[in-house]
Parts: sequence; C-alpha cells; structure tokens
Amino acid sequence: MVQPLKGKILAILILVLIPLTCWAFSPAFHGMMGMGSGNPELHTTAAATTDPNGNEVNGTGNWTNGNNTTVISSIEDPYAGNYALKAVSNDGSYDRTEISITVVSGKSYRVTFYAKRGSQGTHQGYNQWTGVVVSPNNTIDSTNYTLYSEDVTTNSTTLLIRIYASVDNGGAAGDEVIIDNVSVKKII
Ligand SMILES: [Ca+2]
Ligand SMILES: [Ca+2]
Repeated sequence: MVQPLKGKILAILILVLIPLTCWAFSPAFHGMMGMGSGNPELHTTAAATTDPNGNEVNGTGNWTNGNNTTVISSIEDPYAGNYALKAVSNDGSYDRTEISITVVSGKSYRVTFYAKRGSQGTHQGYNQWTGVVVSPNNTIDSTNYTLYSEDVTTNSTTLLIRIYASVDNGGAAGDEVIIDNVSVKKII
C-alpha cells in the first residue's frame, strides 16, 4: 500500500511529467530548439557554399555576380565539403557575389557564413544588403576562415546578401573573397 505522502508526490510527478513529455515532442519545442520543420534552413541552393544540410555541389547555385565579378566554385581551400565559392574582382570597385533569399517581411533572421580573403586584396567585406531595416557593414580582413554572424530584421520578402571582393572603390582587379558554409535561418 502506498503511503499518503508518497502517493501525493507520485501524483504531482505524473501531473508535471506528462505535460512536459508532450511539450518535448511538440512542434513548438522543436522549433525553439532549431529542430525539424520548425526552423528550416533557407539557404537551400545546391552550391559550393554548402549549407548545414550538406547540400553541396560543384557550382555557384543562385549566387550571382555583381558589377561583372567572376564567381566560381573553387576546390582550392573549402571550409566545409569539397568546394568553396570564390568571387574575383574585375576592376577593384564594388565587385561582389550576391544571393536573394525569400523571407517573411518584418521578421528577424540570422545569417552566418565563413569567409576569408583570397590570394589578393585588402578591401574585402560586406554591406549594402537590401530587404533589411539596417544592413550589416563589416570587413573580411583575414586570410584564415572566420565565422561571421549577422542578425537582421527584414522589411521585404527578399533578403539580398552581398559579399564583396572589393567592398569599396579602393581595391584592384584580381582581389578575391572566398565564402563557405552559408546559413540563413529565422530567429524564433
Ligand atoms: Ca563547401
Ligand atoms: Ca566594379
């Protein structure tokens, strides 16, 4: 026979544990933890810039060239997988690679990527993103891969991410920026 006090404790434990267990299997919990469909990866382009799902191919995917920049998939020094994306400046002035990501306006997103300078240049960086309330503005100033993480609030359904081999007009033809392991996720 269960003692009255032990019975009460047992009843309380059951009352607490059942809802907790249900919640742990719920979409809300999975979304909060970044699991499952609650918080999908939005950089889903099959490209050299592999996303955390490992969706890597030897190609540039939806990454385009801005200002006649040469954008290629490179095997030289990937951060993740076998390829990285390399943008090479044609005239040292505002040359970049960019990608449009479909988002929900008025929400917050976290953009992360690894980037580094290539074999030439001192003017790599990123800014002039559109579809956001305030664009990030940063330099890429190392020849070693560095993790960049930017939280942005959208004001459009299209987030345009720009990463520059020549972030201003002070670069030179042949300047390089290399990026890999790009991720775009809603902050929830
Ligand atoms: Ca890669
Ligand atoms: Ca240019």
